Amino acid sequence: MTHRFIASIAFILTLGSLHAASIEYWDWKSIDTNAISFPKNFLFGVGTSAYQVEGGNKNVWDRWAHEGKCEQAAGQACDHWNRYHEDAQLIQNLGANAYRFGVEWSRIEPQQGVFDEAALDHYAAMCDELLKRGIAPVITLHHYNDPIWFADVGGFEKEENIQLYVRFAKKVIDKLHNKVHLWLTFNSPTSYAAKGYLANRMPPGKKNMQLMAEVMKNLLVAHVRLYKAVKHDRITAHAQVGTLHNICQLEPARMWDKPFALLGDYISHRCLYNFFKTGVFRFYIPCMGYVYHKEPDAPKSLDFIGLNYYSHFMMHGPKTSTFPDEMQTMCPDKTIYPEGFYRAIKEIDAHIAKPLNVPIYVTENGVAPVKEEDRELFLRRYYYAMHKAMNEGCDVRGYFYWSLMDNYEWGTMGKKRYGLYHVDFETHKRTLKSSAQYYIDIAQKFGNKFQMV
Ligand code: IFM
Repeated sequence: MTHRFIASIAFILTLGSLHAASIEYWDWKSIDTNAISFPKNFLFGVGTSAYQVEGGNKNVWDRWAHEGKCEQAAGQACDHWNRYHEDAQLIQNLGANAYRFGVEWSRIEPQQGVFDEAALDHYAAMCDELLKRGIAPVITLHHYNDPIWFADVGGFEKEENIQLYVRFAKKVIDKLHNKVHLWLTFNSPTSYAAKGYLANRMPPGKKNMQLMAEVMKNLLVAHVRLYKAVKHDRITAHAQVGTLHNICQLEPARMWDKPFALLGDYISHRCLYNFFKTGVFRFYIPCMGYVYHKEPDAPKSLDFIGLNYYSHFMMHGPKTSTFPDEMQTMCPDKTIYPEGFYRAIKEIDAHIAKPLNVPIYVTENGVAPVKEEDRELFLRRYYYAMHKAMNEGCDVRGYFYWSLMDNYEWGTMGKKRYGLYHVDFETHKRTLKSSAQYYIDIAQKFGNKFQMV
């Protein structure tokens, strides 16, 4: 009798813990989104990445497109490589004081071990152009853009290739350390591993949980090794190095979907948090993947943490969908959900920023709206959500809207328009969108020109 009683209680408790998450929604009618303010020196930035805007890059994405794995390659993209003077002026016109952009590994190291000084000079000139306008250069060293030669030697699948990334990235930092405010080692290690090695959504298009876990581990280890190389070198030790994490909440549609949501959360978030908190990368899913690796310096390898946030998903078993009652966007997997941005800032704060005592930068947040006016509403509400988290003690030092201009959105061009500037991909003409005015108002009201110290 007692056993049965205890078993029943245990069963009820288990069922209780399997409840579908109650999603947080705010009553926007009662919220004054104008009641926000930001501290002095807050970075109001905009972001892009090399392959998405530069044009003329031949890396794994180019090959992927030419093999017919996605609709199109970036081709000339936004021709940003040739138009960066004009684009620096456009950034200044927004009132922004920071610009996050990527460097193209395949330009800097076109063949393994062969470095192109002219490409590095080009990025140095770009930084100078920004700095003279009071805009902080923030560089992403790797944003999904593996050179073909790197992929062909096994890319991040092989632990011995970590040193190839570290050599390339250190070379860039050696060249630009006096000109760059913040360095991001990778754009979202977990997204790169999951999309390239599990979901078949980007090169190399594999579906292998074990490989995905190994790639994730190798990226994180590469981050730590680069961090140490930078800090051990007296000349570059002052560089501020971090990485970024993409949070997308996985919400179970029904209580029995909760195990899938928990599994998704484990793969997408927990392994990374544990790695930085404990120095141990532990990934274990019975019969599917096992990786155990110790990197004791991991907890001391972040000067800051970046956060990318867009939206959340509903999970139906292993399948995902958006929430039908929320405001939809041009991306079938993203709705407008500012409450989730607040939750994500709190989450990164609790798991990384507070335990490791580092500040947070919102390295990406943006929308490809159905109607232009939705972009202003998006910005108002996401700014409000960030301001609320900051008021509650989260040390957020900057916000980078994605993106400066419409660009190549991994497979298509012009269908998902995230830009504050419209780009005509025939003529490359940039035109300010009316919805950018709210971004400008806030940046001009609270932003100050950046000065490199
Ligand atoms: O364009 C991408 C970016 O490269 C990475 N984060 C999400 C953006 C929008 O999909």
